[in-house]
Amino acid sequence: MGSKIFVLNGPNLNLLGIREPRVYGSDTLDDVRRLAEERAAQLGLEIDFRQSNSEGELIDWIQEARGSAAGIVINAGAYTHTSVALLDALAAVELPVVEVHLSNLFRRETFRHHSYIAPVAAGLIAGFGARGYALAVEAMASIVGRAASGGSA
Ligand code: CA2
Repeated sequence: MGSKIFVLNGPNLNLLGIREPRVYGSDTLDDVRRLAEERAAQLGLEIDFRQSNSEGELIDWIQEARGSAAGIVINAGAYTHTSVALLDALAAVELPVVEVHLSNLFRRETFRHHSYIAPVAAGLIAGFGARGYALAVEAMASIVGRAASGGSA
């Protein structure tokens, strides 16, 4: 079994594919999970994919990741732009973090241009829709020392 990666999703992402397909695409969160899991399996990683509308639950999961995961891929949804508490949790857990967003934040309202969590992320992937999660898993694979070319190293 490979290293485990937490893929955490914040508020309203459970609505994916159901509302606002013009902004976020027509893939559901289940489709996103499958994409991430497929790429992870190719890279010898295991995914623990979760979504919560609650900031506190996301913080609990970040804390849980310490000791049970090799890294965290996170789409914090709107908490990206508001939450010092998520920033503190991610900084405290001392695991590699890859930030992912479905939409290109920088083509949207200016309040979406700032991310509280970006300073503790190794990098940020935004604007590629559901495929961004596969790219984020790939980035995490290279960070945790797995080959990112597709083999099960
Ligand atoms: O582009 C992203 O992935 C975002 O993290 C999505 C957040 C938004 O607040 C961020 O600025 C960018 C919103 C997630 C809400 O998703 C919905 C999906 C369908 C219908 C309504 C909301």
